[in-house]
Amino acid sequence: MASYYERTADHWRTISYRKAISALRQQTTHIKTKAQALAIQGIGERLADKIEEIVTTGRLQRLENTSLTPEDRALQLFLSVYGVGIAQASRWVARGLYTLEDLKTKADLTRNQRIGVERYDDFRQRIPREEVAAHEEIVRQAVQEGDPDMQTIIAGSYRRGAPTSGDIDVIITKPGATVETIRSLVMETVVPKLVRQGFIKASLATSSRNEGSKWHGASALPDRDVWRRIDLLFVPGDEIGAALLYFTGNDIFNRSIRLLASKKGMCLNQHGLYKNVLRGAQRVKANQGCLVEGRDERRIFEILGVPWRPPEHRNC
Ligand code: DCP
Ligand code: CA
Repeated sequence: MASYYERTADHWRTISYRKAISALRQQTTHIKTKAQALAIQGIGERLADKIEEIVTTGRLQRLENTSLTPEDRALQLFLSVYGVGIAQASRWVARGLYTLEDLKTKADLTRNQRIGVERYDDFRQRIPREEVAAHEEIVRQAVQEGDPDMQTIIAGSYRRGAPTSGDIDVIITKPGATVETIRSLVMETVVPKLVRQGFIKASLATSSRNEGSKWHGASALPDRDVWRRIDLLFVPGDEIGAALLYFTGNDIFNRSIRLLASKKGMCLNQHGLYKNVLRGAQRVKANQGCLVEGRDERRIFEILGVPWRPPEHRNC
């Protein structure tokens, strides 16, 4: 249900399901009844009903209903294509398109969507940990040939210790470097070199030449035909602590720590932790505040008064 709601961009339901899954995982006894489920914090009446239904019938009617009609199934298929959102997917279904073959032959695909369709099976596969590390190694070599002091760090689920990842998130950083320095090295030297080398197969969401702090694309190891989704994230040295925190996630953990910061009158984002943030109606920020810490991930926890949580303990 969580991934169904995620695909349909229903953020609140996605979050409640993910929180419930995480709360269930932490239980030390089997939860077999609605009453037992209700006693868990984060699980309400309707989720408890569903838990009991799964326990007693081994199925969930609501989930089966989500893919009942051919239209529902087509919508879900299209939503799992890279670069396709709910609006576009719905328009295709309304036009009577149902399969990836239909998209290839009858839809007016953007360049990125075409890659998403053609490499559909590749992008759906989880990436084993060792392969994530092998991609980073190739990026690191190309980066350090351009600047020996530049560093690469794998963030995302890999840093949280996951055995497999959905994509590869590589932070590129250097003490004292600005985002412009890193961007020009990556865009002018590293990416072109890796394209020539045959490692980078496609550039996807590239931000315009002089803006942006990331590059999205696809890469493949020399002896493999499987394309992987890879993100290169340009992080100035002064922001590495906040960026590590942000890009390590997971997204639910990020939400809670950002909320905590905001309750303490501070603001946490991928660039830093700020204090003296003025908020008006609906807690809307009136100013940026002043930077308290950006460089040191542990210091950010300390200042927020949160005990350090190693990345492996941030799978919420
Ligand atoms: N992130 C976030 N909010 C989002 C998207 C991302 O806070 N809406 C942060 C937390 C994520 C990190 O960026 O952990 C990387 O995003 P990914 O989508 O790559 O997620 P993961 O690396 O955690 O998982 P996966 O293995 O599916 O790639
Ligand atoms: Ca990732």
